[in-house]
Amino acid sequence: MAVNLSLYLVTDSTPAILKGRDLCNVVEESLKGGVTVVQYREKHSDTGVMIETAKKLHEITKAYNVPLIINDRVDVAVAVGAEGVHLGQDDMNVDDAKKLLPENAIIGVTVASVEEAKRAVEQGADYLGVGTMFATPTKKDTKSIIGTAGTKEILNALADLGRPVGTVSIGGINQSNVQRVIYQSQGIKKGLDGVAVVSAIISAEDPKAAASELSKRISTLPPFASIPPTPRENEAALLLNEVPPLVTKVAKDRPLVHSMINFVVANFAANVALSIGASPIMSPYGEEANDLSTFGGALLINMGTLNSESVSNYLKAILAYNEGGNPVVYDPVGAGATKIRKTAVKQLMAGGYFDLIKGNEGEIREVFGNSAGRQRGVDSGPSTLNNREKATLARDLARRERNCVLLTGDVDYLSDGNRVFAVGNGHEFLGQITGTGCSLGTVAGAFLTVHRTDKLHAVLAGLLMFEIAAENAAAKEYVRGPGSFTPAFLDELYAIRQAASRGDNSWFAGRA
Ligand code: 3NM
Ligand code: MG
Repeated sequence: MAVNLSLYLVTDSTPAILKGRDLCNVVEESLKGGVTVVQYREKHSDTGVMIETAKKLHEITKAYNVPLIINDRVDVAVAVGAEGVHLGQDDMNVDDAKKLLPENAIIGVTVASVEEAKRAVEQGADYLGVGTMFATPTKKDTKSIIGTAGTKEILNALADLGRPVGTVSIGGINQSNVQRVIYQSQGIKKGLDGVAVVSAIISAEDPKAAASELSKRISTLPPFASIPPTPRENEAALLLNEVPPLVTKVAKDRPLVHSMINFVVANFAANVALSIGASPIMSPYGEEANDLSTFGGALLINMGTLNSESVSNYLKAILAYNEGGNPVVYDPVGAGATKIRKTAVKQLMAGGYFDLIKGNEGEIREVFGNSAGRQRGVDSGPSTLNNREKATLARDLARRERNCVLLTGDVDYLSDGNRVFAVGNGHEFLGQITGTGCSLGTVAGAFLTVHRTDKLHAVLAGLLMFEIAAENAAAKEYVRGPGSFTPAFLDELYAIRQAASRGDNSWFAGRA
């Protein structure tokens, strides 16, 4: 039986979620709003009460031509003639359920891993509930939080099986993350068929409006979505040709870059932003992002001096910028250094979309999830990956997150999951003063703001302006070390901006 899984409602009658309302009313409202499947999930009632409620729900769902699925209780499904059952890993197995159910019954299975997914498909499941996507107060005993990365892995494995099976993601999905969940979970061959929610509809003040808004969002791309262009012949040369015009565009448009940056480098990053012609604002206050994001600039999250309130402030700001499709840059400073930072990385990666993640090898490895032990401090530390591995890491992370990744080092690797660029420009003094890496995040934000169609190109332009300015500064005869390099670097950023604005591209010719 073909089921439209796009907006799958799972019921919950606990007072904290249903808030004393009548379940049947809430379900009917949600059907008016566009729910396409209803699962009756009841963990506490007696069987008699369950059957009574299921019968009422079935009358309603039938009127809307929507299948009713019963969680766990095959007997209840049979008793009320529901269209199917949903089985958890600890419930009855698919083979046994088939013996009891009518032939065309829909059978769904909860899966959290590739193995469970494969087994469920082999046993003949019609669709899979894939999760838990995000930690959720609705179900605290979930087995594992798999996020968009784990979901994508499962979708890719399913595509290879050859037998079609429906998929819905479940756990912590709501209005603000539903588009991202679908966008970032997209596998190579197959995406999700839908999402399953409890609280986003059942706890909503207006379940009909909530369902209708969710269903609208499910069918549209998130505002930050972009499809990386297919590389052309001569891709590098073509992109490099268009670097100076982007430098000019930043100076002309004066993009606002809202930096939630560490206190060590805030002043320097603001001066770098001013030097390239961008307009910096430093605000660590999450709620302020609601206003600031309306200016259409970029947000930089730099967690260099994290405190107990940082993450919740970051998450508020990220959501505000994501909602408007305005660029967000993440600099996971010292990502693997402490437990607190590791947790912050997980929370931020689960909590929003980053157009660009920028970090050194250790940081990017931590974000990717294969960090080789503890990182020592916030400095880049000894390199352990070779160049090819670094390029692959940047590409794989960008592919997984559907964004851009800049892995910085002697050679910087920039990828959008499709193209990978290695940039050898720069100077060692950049590594000897604090704030350079951090201010590069601000620069990238400015370029991402003025050039939205190709994020990789935007970041590449900012990176080259930055690295070439460093080379020019270090070459000045009065620059003797990191101290005199610092003001010279600001001067050279400014000089490049001035030259580009005059249409003079000699600063760039033959340099990259
Ligand atoms: N099953 P909400 S998570 C019923 O991971 C259920 O298998 C899950 O509720 C799983 O949309 C979950 O309110 C609860 O986060 C989802
Ligand atoms: Mg169950």
